[in-house]
Amino acid sequence: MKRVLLASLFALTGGLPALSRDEAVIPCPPLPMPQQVAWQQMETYAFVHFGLNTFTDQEWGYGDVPPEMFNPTALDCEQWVRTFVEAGMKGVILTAKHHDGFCLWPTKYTDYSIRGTPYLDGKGDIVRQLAEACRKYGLKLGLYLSPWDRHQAFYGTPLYPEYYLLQMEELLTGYGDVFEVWLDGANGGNGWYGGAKEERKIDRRTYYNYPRICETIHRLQPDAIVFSDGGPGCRWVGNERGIASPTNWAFLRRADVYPGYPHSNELGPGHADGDTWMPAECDVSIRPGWFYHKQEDEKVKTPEQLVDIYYRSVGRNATMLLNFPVDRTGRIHPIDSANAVAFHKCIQQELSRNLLQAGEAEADSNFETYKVLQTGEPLELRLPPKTKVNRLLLQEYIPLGQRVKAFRIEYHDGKAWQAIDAGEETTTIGYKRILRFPTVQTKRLRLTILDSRAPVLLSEAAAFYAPEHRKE
Ligand code: FUL
Repeated sequence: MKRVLLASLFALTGGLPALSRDEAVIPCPPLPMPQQVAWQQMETYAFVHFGLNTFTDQEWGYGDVPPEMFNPTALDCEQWVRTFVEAGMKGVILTAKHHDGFCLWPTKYTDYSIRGTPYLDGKGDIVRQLAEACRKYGLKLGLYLSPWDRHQAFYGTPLYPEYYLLQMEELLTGYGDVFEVWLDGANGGNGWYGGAKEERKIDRRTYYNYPRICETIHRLQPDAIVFSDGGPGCRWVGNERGIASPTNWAFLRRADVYPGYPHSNELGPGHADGDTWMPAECDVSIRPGWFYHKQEDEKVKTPEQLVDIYYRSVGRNATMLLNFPVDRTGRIHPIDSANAVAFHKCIQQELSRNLLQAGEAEADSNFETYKVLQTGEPLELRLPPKTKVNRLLLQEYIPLGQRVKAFRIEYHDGKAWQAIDAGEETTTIGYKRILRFPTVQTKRLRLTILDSRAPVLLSEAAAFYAPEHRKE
């Protein structure tokens, strides 16, 4: 039984009585919160690593570098934001504080901040400058506040979690809306710690009192997505190469995972039997390092590499968080911005013209409408005669749950149906799955759900032909 349905809470609350009892529209938990759906629809957003490390050529500052070292000569947050907008990104997450403890905003709670730097005679506030640039250009702002702090003498004592919470409150009340808060998993170890220069171990599960931190975040910024290994808004994908697993459930067994979770291999596929909606975010740097190093000017990822990462992240039911190491002038290096913008142009070129015949719910470019598919019942997708095609994009209507466990795609060669081999397992779909495959010429494609948790709600299907001049 296939039907075109209008999906909305309206239907669930009986606004469309004919559909309200339909098995298909019964939610299939775990379900996302609306904020998580909105977040996933952002698809790509930028990361910025900037701080004392930028000026000392380090990745992990020890916490002992004097703030005077921080002195960008031409800092321009609008230049960052314009680059991100041109690169198709919908937001940016800034390292307000990295592991070295140095703060890019004039916090009340430590001197180890922008106030102690020559930059604008200590009167600068980079979080504010970025927030303002974001507002001007319509980008969302996210903040990274490293739990680990290698500067503070009281790191490891009961005082530090209080300090951390106060800083979080400062950041979440002073700068407008924050779409994501990034809680890093790197934690405890050696550091300067006020001159003690020693190794400090903390219990990753309990030390920071994460439940209290998350309560505070949600009280101050109800729409913010909290990133950590285990969320509670979104999860780490388990690697820093920007690559999601082809099988990617947006679920986790919530109680099992915490920041610094040792079984990161579980974070790629997620937990198929998870009880909580926790989609994956793929973080990756456009350069080998997260912070700027001049010697990496020749190692910026090419547009082709970024396109490949996009297909393996956004195209596999995750988001893509692309890091830009801002340089010592305080700007994004021209190679990085040129490559990021070229990447976006490529994606637009490859995925802009849907070749499927329009009109059906699954091909109407409207996420809110979907077609119900039963397992084993093929859905034919029609194209104009002899159409070349090498990409297929599929989306489930995730507000009612992620359902597909396995599927198959085929094309008709004029005589018979032939399998399409996308070179990776065709298991989950989720919010978005994009398959790349060798070009076929056909007027008929077909999708068959082989296994699913419930009837499938196919929100979108689109077929594309990406020019083949580039190596894939
Ligand atoms: C890691 C950190 O240790 C790196 O320095 C970087 O910030 C990366 C995004 O997360 O866990």
